Amino acid sequence: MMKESNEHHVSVEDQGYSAWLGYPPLPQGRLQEQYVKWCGAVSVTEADDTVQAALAEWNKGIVAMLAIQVQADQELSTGALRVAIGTFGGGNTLIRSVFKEADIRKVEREGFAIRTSADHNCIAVGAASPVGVLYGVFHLLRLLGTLQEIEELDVTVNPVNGLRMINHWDNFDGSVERGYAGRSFFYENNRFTGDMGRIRDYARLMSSTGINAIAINNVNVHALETLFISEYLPEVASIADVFRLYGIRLFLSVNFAGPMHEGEVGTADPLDPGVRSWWQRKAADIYQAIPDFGGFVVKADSENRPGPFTYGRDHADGANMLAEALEPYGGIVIWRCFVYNCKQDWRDRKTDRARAAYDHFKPLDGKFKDNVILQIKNGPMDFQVREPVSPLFGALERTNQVIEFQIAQEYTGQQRHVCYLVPQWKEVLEFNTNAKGEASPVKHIVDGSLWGNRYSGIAAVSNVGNDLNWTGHLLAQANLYGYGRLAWNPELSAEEIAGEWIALTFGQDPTTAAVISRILLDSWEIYESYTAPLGVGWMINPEHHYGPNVDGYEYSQWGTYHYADNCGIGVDRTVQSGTGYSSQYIGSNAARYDSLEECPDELLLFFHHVPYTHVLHSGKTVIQHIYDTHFAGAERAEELLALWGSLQGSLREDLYVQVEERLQGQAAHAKEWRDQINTYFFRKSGIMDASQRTIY
Ligand code: GCV
Repeated sequence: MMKESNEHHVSVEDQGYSAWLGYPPLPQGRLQEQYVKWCGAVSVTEADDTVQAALAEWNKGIVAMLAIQVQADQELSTGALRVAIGTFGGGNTLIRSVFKEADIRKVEREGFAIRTSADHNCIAVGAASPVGVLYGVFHLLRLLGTLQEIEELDVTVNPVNGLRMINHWDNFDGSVERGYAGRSFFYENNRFTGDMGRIRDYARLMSSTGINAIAINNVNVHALETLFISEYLPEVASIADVFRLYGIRLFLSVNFAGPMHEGEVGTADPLDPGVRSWWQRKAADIYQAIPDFGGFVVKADSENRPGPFTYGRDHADGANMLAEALEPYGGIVIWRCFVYNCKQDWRDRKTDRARAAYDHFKPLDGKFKDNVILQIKNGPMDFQVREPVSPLFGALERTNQVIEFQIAQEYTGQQRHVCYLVPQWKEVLEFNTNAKGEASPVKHIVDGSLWGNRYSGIAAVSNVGNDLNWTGHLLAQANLYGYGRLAWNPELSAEEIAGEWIALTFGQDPTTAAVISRILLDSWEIYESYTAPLGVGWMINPEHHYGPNVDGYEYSQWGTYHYADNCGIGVDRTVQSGTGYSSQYIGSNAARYDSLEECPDELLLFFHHVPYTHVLHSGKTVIQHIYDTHFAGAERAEELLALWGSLQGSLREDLYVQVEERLQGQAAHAKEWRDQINTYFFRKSGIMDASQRTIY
């Protein structure tokens, strides 16, 4: 499919396929000379497949960035400079000489150390495991791709989070639930595509950012996907074989009612001995086919999925039963906390979907087996443009947990609008839960350090499909890249991550970098400004969730999610007069959200019902804020297009054109959002815009 251009080793029809592993040629100059000096030769002694994959990546990167061929060690004179790659125990004498016992002790299983050693004429990339070697090589390539000095390197790098996971919502028929980048590259028409080239490239991309776990099928498991753990195991195993090369463990989403689907057991009751032994048999079969199988991801009792509630059991019963089956093999159960009753009637103004995860899982804290991890969405609702952090973070003291983000832009522009989500994720990770006083941010809960969990980490819903550029919108690649990097190290800033992605994707031109960085870093704020004022979400069309529709969300049969009427807007989640949701937070967080005076503007309407004339901290009334942000948001969306336009001629045409087209669509669509929202609230409130702009 890809045509190779010999000159740059970037395919001429690439369209973004190589993403951040395209290795654009580096500019001539001092650094490039430094790299040529050190990187002309490589020393590798291990035949291990993953170490060899690292070597292949190194050669590919060096050839493309520096336009030189990499010589093998044996062809060199003893004094020549080289890069040495290998595990500490792998027999490479350079690695053994450069790293002493004390250095080796600092490197964890997936970590690596890199040191430039003038004494040994080499840059040594050493690790405890082959995958650590691979991560180290990707790191060194990234240093070159972002023009860093390499003459005095001395770093030890370990991932901060244990589990760094991607969840696919791919269906066996080839569709992708909430997919905005084409169809699945794993399946089509209830068959495995067998497109191992693409799957391998995907694994390379993911591994280069540090991802180490991928669940390959939708959490909504349909009839045929239920058979992934039986009939289709050989095909699943062949994907696991590719992932393994890149340090990625394969997970499957399973159907809680699996035993009934296969007709062997008449119930899915987790306490039924027949059910327990059914899952144990399945686990044995799976590990026979995939010895390093990661485990199960489970969505139960949510949005019509089966679960333990049917049998009067709780979610600990359900999760523990599966965990017991996987335990002998080291497998884990990732049990989602996205459990709520989508048919609930909330007209009493006390019933509140936002409460659901906490209400279900807080009482179960400490009741889960050691190899169960609860997967908690970042907010209490569902990946809205703006939500508070889920109060379950901080509430579960004796339970393994991972946070779940959504890279797929279901509610954030569906990869037709640019919306760089790393700043949003950073905000969530930095949020102080107060669980153990001042220093209890979410990031220390999910990295396991606050409570000393056995398992912890970060998961996110994938945004890829079989579009040539993987993510539909080229700029949405920054979210995929950024997610992996942030999961590896949450201390990286959104700016740093954007800078890396831009350099690795487009090359090192500073003007280009400044423009794209600005587009990315402003984009969440811009998207929020024309779609989701002051914490109101869900103003989208039913089912597909794209485009403005103020009362549209499909579960709005009992009213709207914003409670707007002619007097006011917002959801009263206070303790005294509302749903009491604010009390699920700890200490000052609960007090701040509960207080009309102290609640931050951006979440005001999530926590309070107020008149349109309520004055915000910004000094504006709520209604004027709505008008102003929607006018400004649409204008700023138009400006994004102009900014991108300034890059015409300096970017590869195949990349330039596709983003331009998306930004044109965004600018037009932002106007539609502006007009629908402003008109709706003008008609509801009857209050004129202070600036007397036209509202249709
Ligand atoms: C996979 C939201 C989405 C659903 C998704 C669900 C979930 O409700 O709209 O498509 O289902 O979240 O996270 O399970």
